Amino acid sequence: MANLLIKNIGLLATPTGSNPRRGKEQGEITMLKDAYVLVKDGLIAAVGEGAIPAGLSDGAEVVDAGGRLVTPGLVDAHTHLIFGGWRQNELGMKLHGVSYLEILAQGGGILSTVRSTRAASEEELTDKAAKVLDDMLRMGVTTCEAKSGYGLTPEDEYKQLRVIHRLNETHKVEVVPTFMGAHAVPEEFKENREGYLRLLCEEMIPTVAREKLAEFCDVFCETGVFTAEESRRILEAAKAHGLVPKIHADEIDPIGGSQLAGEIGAISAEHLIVCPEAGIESLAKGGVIACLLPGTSFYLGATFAPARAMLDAGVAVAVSTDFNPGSCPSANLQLAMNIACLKYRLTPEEVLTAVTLNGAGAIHRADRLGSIEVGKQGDLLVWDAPDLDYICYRLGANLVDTVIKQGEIVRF
Ligand code: IZC
Ligand code: ZN
Repeated sequence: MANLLIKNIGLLATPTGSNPRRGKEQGEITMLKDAYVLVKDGLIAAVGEGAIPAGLSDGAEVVDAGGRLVTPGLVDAHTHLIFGGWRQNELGMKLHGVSYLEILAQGGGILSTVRSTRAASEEELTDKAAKVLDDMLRMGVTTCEAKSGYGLTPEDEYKQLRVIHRLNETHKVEVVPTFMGAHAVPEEFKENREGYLRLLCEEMIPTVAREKLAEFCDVFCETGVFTAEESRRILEAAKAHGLVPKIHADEIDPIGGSQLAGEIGAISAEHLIVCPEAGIESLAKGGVIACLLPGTSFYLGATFAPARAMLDAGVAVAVSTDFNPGSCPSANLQLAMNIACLKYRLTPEEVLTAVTLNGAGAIHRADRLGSIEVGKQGDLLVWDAPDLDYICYRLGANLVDTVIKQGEIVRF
């Protein structure tokens, strides 16, 4: 692996540390002017300001940042990347006022994507997801999480997770697998919820853990989907088998998901659009990362998660896309950053931490990803931008100029 030197960096902006940054710390960003970074064997070997020490760049490939902004690569810690079909037919229903949960209750929504995903081959799902990953990488995402949850049979769930493993062998973006067999109760178990819960806890979770198909286990804790008690049972089973719990909580109705997240020691709680005060306290107490998904609030026409109250309570906030064919058909994390700034009223510094170090924290990788520091992985972005304000302000644009993954320039 060749060495890479990035020089002539007008502004290097990064959070620091090996843990997610909570509360006030989230906005504390290290800013270096006239800076350089050296990546050696895929890892960051030197970071500094001013003159580059003699000999440091010997034999290294050189990237001239042209006086512009450099940040860590972005981490999208919440996606439903692997699915068959799309759901554009639901747009008209939405415009006529049919809600997300009504569409699901009628057998559409997630259940419609389940039918398309079951019908798709592993190759088809891999090719489709790889195209999205190409776009994500162009837009600066160097690591993402991806959930199963559109199979809802053992074989179809494992198929989705195998697709993630295949992508890791072929694609530059690192994709972190989450098992989400608890995304909905499949139609064939409609009259037998207990049967599906047992299938999840007694067959799928043990197999996923034993075969190392996923690191995390997520549950959709929502009205008409899984209750808080059912979610607890599923996540306890996951924990017992060594999968780390995550939970979709308070997306539409506050039915106890955020309280459960803190009690059970989830690594992250997702959405939290209608998170109550007690939920915020529970997240803070349990050290749970609030993984907020502003594109989904926008797309559902919902309110926005109380991000400022979470920071005030000392919670660490991550921001991700929630890319999925229903409630957020956009994989543009830069757009999520723009909306997070405007609607959550996070500062550009807080937003940067949310999509780098805290995103990495939500997938248990803050020790090796999410900041520009010696020893961390050499995942970096050169932006066609002078500073953080600019990238949070230029709504919907892709301002990434050069993507560097493990010290290698990505060629598109
Ligand atoms: O396909 O609708 N919220 N799960 C929970 C989703 C959105 C994805 C979908
Ligand atoms: Zn989701």
